[in-house]
Amino acid sequence: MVVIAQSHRCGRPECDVSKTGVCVEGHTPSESCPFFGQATDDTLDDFEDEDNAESSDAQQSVEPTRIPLHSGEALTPAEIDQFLLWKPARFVTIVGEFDSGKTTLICCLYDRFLRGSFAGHLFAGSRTLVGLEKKSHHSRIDSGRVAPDTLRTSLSDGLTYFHFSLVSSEDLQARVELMLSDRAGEQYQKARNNSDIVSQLIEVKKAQHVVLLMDGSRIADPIHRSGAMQSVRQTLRAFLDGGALLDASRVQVVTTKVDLLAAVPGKQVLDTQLEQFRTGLQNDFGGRLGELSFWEIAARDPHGGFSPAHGVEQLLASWCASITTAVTRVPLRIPLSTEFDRLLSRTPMGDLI
Ligand SMILES: Nc1nc2c(ncn2[C@@H]2O[C@H](COP(=O)(O)OP(=O)(O)O)[C@@H](O)[C@H]2O)c(=O)[nH]1
Ligand SMILES: [Mg+2]
Repeated sequence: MVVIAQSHRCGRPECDVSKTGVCVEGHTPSESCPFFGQATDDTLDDFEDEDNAESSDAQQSVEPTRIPLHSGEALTPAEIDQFLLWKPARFVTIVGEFDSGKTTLICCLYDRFLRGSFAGHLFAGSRTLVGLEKKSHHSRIDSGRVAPDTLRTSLSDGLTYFHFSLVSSEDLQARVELMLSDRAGEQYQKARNNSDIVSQLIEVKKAQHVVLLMDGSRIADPIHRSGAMQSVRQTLRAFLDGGALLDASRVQVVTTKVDLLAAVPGKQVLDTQLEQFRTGLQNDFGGRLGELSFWEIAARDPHGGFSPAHGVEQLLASWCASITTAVTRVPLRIPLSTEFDRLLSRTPMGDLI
């Protein structure tokens, strides 16, 4: 840093007035010189360097308080916690084996909302647009694929959530922040026989709706049918016994890819087996849950026989429907001694007193 007394420096580089006190132009007093007190180009550079140093110091001190922009990728559990500080959200946990159709279900929802309103709701934004776009890319023509497909969810991706901010088409003030979970099916397969893994599935406890997918392509095949049904039954039992599902949990057993069941040989036998399976689940587990219901979807029929997102509309409507719980209001009975306190009784909060 260059220390020059502001009052003694001169704008002319050849003038030594700051050292000798003599003005090179011969002005007496030196203060009468028009260059006196001005900065030379050199000293200006020095001051600029100093200013830059100061501003970079200031920048550094500002750095930690900067608010990072959202990446738009699927949200991690830590990011979900951050989100919840800002707004409440409704959680839907989608559980299913590898290839059962979890990611396609989320992608087809996104696809429907890109086209307009769906299930009485409009898309009002998402914190995970980049993630949704990446997942949906393989289902689009510009991906270069001959048939729509879904990007594979890997075990190392862990648990992530896709966010849909939706408003009711009838009441634009009625908004719901929907968080749909996405996790590799292998982890759910392991959890069926391992209660330690069940306790790590935080998304199941947290959910307002737990969706258990039953893979329609395995149901369509007589060799794999019984195994597919058994895996749903075992998952339900493991989640209940492991404490991940409670007596208030809402569980929706959803048969996916029902387009593959339409023309299956022995359809009547299949329908009877499915009916027996559902009755069995209801008898064995219905009483231990808040709700156990059965649904059928064809999120994406590659042959177009079923309309896109077949059956998903009703499922989405059930997730968005307001969950009414009977709340018994207990009056607080606070003694209101001052007129200022009594103001509260004249507000909408008044009936709590
Ligand atoms: N026929 C048919 N195939 C589907 C349907 N939904 C998904 N698939 C296919 O099933 C495969 C697995 O789907 P994916 O969503 O990746 O399953 P995930 O592993 O559970 O996430 C993909 O090849 C999808 O194209 C459907 O409704 N009908
Ligand atoms: Mg997946």
